[in-house]
Amino acid sequence: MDAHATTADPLASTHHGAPRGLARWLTTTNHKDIGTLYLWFAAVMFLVGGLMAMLIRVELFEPGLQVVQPGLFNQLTTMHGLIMIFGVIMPAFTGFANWQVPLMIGAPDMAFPRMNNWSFWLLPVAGALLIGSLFLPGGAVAGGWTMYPPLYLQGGISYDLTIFAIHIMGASSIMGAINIATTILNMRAPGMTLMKMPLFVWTWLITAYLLIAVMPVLAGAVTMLLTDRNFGTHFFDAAGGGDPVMFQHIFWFFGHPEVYILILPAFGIISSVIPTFARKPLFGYASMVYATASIAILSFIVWGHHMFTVGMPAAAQLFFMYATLLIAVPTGVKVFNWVATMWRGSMTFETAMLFAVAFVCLFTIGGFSGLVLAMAPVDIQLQDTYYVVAHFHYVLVTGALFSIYAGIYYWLPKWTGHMVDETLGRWHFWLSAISVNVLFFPMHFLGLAGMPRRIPDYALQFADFNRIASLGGFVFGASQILLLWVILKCIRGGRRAEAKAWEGAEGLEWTVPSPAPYHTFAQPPEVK
Ligand code: CU1
Repeated sequence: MDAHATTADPLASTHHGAPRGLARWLTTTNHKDIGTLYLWFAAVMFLVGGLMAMLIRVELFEPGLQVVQPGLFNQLTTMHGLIMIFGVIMPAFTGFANWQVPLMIGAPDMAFPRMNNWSFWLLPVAGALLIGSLFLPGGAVAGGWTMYPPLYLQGGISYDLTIFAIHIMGASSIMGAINIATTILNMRAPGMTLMKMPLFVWTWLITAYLLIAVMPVLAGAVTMLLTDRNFGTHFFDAAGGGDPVMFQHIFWFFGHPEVYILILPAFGIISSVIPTFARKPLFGYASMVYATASIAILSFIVWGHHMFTVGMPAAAQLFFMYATLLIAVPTGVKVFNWVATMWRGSMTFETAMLFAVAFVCLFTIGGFSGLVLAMAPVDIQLQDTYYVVAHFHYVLVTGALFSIYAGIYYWLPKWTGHMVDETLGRWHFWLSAISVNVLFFPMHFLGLAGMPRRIPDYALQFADFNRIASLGGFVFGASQILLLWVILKCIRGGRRAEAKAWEGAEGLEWTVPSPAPYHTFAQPPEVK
């Protein structure tokens, strides 16, 4: 084929001498390539963080120490949290943004393609530092992903390395966010007004603002830790007149908006998938946009709900409690809008839709347990118990992760040019959806019964529910191999995707003008 006749994608590197192989991936500025890199990076980190979770569940399978000693156990829980948040969920959503945002708004690429490349390639460096700290003398950070002083003021070189890794990941996130926001605000096709954008684009625009607002706050907090540890400052050191609780205030001023960074793009994906398979436009589009913005604004005034037990005045407890409960209103608007979209629609249940419906049901469980924890008197009882662990795993696994699965099954045909294997996909869905509840639901009971989190061993009374949770965990972990199989199979071949992959569907996303609907990154255009 003549390279100049390859008009399928005017931006693909089809000219002579274009980098191939590793050089192509290292130097690429193509938003689709970079989206693919982000997604594979998330997949690799998911394997690492997931294997850590499996080890944790093996250790907790029965009382009495078995496979890991307490020190290593605490390192594993810390690393599992940091890896899943900064290495899996955030990069996966950024991968979706890279692939879909330019296509959805009719832009030729991201606004800053070279910065896009740099944003991605910082991540493997940070990931290597983070995982590498496990192998340093003294092991990795064991104080939990929240890095509270005074514990964090002690510890070896791995603590400094983790701070450095967080700085790098923060820089990557800020650059990614600036890129996405600039692309959305400046590069929309004529006629693509803000209120016509697909909701996924809206949720990412708002997420980008959250990232730009709070990642520097996290960077400031860990920099103060770094100077406390190495340069004689006493920001958080009570012995020098500092205040350890101040760290918690700064950390959670970042940390609570961060949880919406981890869930708003999920709302966007679900708002793309459900209308397609209900064959109706999204119900209440404008209210979805305003609800997303309201959640983002409220997220800045609720951080104190993570700190009800530090001894804050009752008036402050009440403020943070009511502000937190208020978030249920826009979140409820969203859930009702998804249900109303499905209401009397011509629904079919392809794997993408199954994960989306499961998201609506199971994320809502996480939302409700969040309301329980928002109530200060209840939270004081449940602080640092497995109820908290149950809550945020419903939000992050059956919420954020399931939305990523829904997005993968939904957009793989667009990304690869091939339909997914629906039979395998349904096995993956049902095994995951059942086992994930066996894994996390009993943790509510453990928490209510008083089992503390972040411990390698426990009292005999907690044995039964822990064994059930571990069994669920092993099945859930093993089931994810099916997903890898589906993805590899889809990249390598399969039934060709039609111009409209999902039959009879009128999802907005598929009608947005895109010069190359099925850019097959697995088979780049031939060059003579
Ligand atoms: Cu929070």
